[in-house]
Amino acid sequence: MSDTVNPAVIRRADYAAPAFLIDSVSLEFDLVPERTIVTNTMRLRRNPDAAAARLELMGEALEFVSAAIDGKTLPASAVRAHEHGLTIEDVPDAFTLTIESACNPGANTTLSGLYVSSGNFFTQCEAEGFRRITYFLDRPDVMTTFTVTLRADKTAYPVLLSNGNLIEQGDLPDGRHFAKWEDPFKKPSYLFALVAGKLVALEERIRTGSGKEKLLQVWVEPHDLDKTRHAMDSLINSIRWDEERFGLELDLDRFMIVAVSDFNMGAMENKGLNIFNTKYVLANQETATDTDFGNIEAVVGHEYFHNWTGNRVTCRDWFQLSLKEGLTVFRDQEFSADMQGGATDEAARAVKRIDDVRVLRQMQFAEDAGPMAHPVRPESYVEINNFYTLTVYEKGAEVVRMYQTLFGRDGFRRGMDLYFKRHDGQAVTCDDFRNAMADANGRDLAQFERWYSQAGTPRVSVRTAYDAASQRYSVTLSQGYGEAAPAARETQKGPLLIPFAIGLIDRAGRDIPLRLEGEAAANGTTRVIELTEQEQTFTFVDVKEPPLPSLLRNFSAPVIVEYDYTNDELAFLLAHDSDPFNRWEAGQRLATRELLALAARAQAGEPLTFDDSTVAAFSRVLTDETLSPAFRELALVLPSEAYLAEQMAEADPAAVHAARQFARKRLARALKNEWLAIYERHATPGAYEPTPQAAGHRALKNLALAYLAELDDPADAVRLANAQYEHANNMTDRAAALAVLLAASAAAGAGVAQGALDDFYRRFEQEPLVIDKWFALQATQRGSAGRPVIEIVRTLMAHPAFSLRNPNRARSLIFSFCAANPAQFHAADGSGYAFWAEQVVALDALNPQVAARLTRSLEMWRRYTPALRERMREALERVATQVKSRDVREIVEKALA
Ligand code: B3K
Ligand code: ZN
Repeated sequence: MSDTVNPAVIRRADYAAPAFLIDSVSLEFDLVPERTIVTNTMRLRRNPDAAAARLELMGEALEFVSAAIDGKTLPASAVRAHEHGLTIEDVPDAFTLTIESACNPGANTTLSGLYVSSGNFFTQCEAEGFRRITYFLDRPDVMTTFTVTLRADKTAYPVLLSNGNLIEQGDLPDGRHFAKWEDPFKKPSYLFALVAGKLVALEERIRTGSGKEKLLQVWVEPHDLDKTRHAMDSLINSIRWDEERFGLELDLDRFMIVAVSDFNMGAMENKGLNIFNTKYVLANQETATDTDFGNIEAVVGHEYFHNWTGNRVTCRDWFQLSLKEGLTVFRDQEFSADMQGGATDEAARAVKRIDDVRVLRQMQFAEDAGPMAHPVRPESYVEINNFYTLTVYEKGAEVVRMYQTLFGRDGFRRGMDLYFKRHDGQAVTCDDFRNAMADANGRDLAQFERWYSQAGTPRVSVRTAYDAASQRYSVTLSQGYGEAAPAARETQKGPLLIPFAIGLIDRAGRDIPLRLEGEAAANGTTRVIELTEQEQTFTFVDVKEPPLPSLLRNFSAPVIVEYDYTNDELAFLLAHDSDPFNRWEAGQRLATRELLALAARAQAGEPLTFDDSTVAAFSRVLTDETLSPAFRELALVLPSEAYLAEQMAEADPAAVHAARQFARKRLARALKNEWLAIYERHATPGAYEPTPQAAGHRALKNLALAYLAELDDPADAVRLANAQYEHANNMTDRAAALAVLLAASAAAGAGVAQGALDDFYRRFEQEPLVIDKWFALQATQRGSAGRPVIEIVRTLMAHPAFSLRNPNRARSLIFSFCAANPAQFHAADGSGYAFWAEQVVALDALNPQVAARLTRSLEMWRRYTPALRERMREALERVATQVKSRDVREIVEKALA
């Protein structure tokens, strides 16, 4: 194939409109696992806005059977099938093209395109899976209307689903049947879906705002019907929320969610037929934790919200991915926050905000500092599936959030309304979204474009000065990128528009009314100042005493703030800041500082000590009954090992682990009586309730138990955990108890956890999602000198319930170990890396998308201490010689470059 048709690197700058448009497509499927025949009839015409060209249809892993133009079969000389698709040289300006092809869903282990899972058929098309189903203009700016006919054996596949409305169904000879679906909305091919198999549905009928009746269905395998209620409730809440907050109504008569256990990611927003990983659908109190319930609500919301942000208005090309993903993540974050605390309970909303920022800082900041660093709107890619990243999703959501921070909820809504008014039914760009926000709010947002085009995490350093005589307080902000990774540095062109929310606190801990120089009067106690230059000074007047600044309230921009607070100041903010996010943040800063100092001492072989005043600061939060349990739990969780390692000049996972364990033990010992009291006080006896309040009690109680397990004599923790394990009426408590027993086994011997571990397996043998937890808990355990976790993991790889082919299972064991157990994974002997290399190579042959994700566990190798670095490089080089997929190659090559 010529390089211009299939270049190795795809660049945003090379975008060209499609040479042909498709006015409609009709697909007929004869579904058979080993050989499914697809007959594809398209109405095509030349795009008047594009240069003339031959017809190039994308196709992959397809067997070409025949092609006909306007009913006339093309001779072999007129059509060329090749590994990237189908080329037809001479075509009329407008014509009907009929293509017959075959594929093998039963042998499709990539889970992209059409595949079989547990005997049922499913599809996954985003980003480029549709071309594995039929030859097509498989790009998001080609939108068309789909009519789909499914034919299959009626006994094996009683349910036949596709997008839109069911317009016809009936029986066929030989025990087969058919269903015909029509989607009234134009859509790109990546939103196509079909499902066929033995499934049952929970159904509900609701009326939307305009009074129309809608049919909602959650389809699952029959034995899972008892785990669908929460997903249905989440869907109904999502529909209501999008009407209320954004005036967006469900546009189809029927909306379906289908659960599948073999799935590469969380879920997929196919028009009217969302397909979900079972992990984000199935829940009841026996099998799912509070976190699972929350994740299901968020993902159901996310996919539903895509119906407008993604489906009605889609992306022109995959560089614009954040147009739909950043925006939709922002929408699901707001939805979850509203479900937690309503629109106004800031403390309850902050719990969600803290969770989201924690993910961003722990993972996206790291991505932005490594070889995969890219702007929210990337400039190039080798494999688009590698760019469904934290940067596109989570940083993208922060970029969208900044519009709301700048313009308020009403201004943001005006921007959204204008966006839909202008672009409904179109495939557009991030610029189009920004322009709608700018125009609806009468603002020039040209500078804001840099948030889309610059990679790396910006740093804002803060200097302050108080002048008692004039009662002025000046805050000087300067922005830059610090030592950004080379990949990020190339993209940086100039200062950003940074909305920086700030408050000032007096000696008594009260907010000071804020009046900026030049203003007639004070206005509020939190102000969003706009940093637009490299350095700017903002002066507050009428400041009667030297204040303590509360910086970047509610994390108003995705930046790193540098300001030299003293420990006492941080403790004061932790106790008094009215901004709940910053209250948490102060505790995290304090802990991070202490833990990094401890890690340095651990590296130097010096004795470890922990400041009493820090313990006292945490103790005050723990016992402050005016704070919600959920908030206290968040405040008392120390920064993760991954985050701490990332803060070191050279990451040393062993030192970080030693430091964090030391601090946990210290907090366990110093606050032992408090933990015991908390454990009793926050028990949730009686029927299980999945409410945010009850979940907060469970979280705090289980944190107390986890701290108690850190004591040199964990007897109390073991006794309480055993009792909790036995009497738990919900998975949150049962899994937490098991985790605590595993943690206690570091001090008390493996025997203390074995009984519960065996019981857990037997009890839930028939529940794959729970068995995933069983694998994950073991893979993330601390281990002991006598039994490193790698040995346990290797033993579990041979367990009859383990399978590399099921992504959830692979993630539960392999990813949990390689990405969520840093101290064990980075063992000095390199045993973790050898294991990683074996698994990357094995997965590469089965499922490149999953393999590429695992590959990323080593991409930050240059950031580690020399000995580890060297071993990681060896492992990467070994992998580089053995892997074949474009997905894995891109990651390995960028890491080694
Ligand atoms: N849009 C899908 C993700 C597709 C990933 C393809 N590798 C799910 C989501 O973000 O809602
Ligand atoms: Zn999404």
